Amino acid sequence: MNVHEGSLNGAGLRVGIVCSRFNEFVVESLLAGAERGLRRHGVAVDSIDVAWVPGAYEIPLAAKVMATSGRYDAVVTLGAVIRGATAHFEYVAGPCASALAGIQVDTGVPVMFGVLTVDTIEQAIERAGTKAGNKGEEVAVGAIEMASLLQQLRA
Ligand code: INI
Repeated sequence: MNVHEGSLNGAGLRVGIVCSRFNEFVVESLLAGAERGLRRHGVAVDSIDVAWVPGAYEIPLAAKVMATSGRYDAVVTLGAVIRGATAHFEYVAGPCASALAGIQVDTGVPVMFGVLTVDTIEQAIERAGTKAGNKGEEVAVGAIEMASLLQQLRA
């Protein structure tokens, strides 16, 4: 049996990160977690590019441009959509999630979903470096695993 599993060694990988500025206080913490996760697993700091967009609704477009550029082994997306803060939560969170899923399947580049979709600001803070960990760091490490797995599957 040949089992393929991504490693968590990010040496040599190039990673694009898309961050949305809406709820920036939360997203800054997700970004700090993502950078830490990448660097602790060997990704060189100058192999990480960060692009900021206004809100989560704009994330898929920037992620698609990064994913199709040929410059990245994986794309990490970070944002925070908070139900309490908007009457149109579903119109922002749903399209963002489904577009990102489509981009990774269409391009073959892993696109990690680090967009918090929560009911309250407290839940967002819990997931951005407090009691529920840091979703940014979690998805960044996942990006390394996926990039590594795909390299193996394509070899
Ligand atoms: N964008 C977010 O990233 N999070 C939110 O909670 C949010 N709310 O509450 O509306 C939000 N809205 C902006 C949206 O993403 C777009 O930037 C805007 O509609 C312009 O296209």
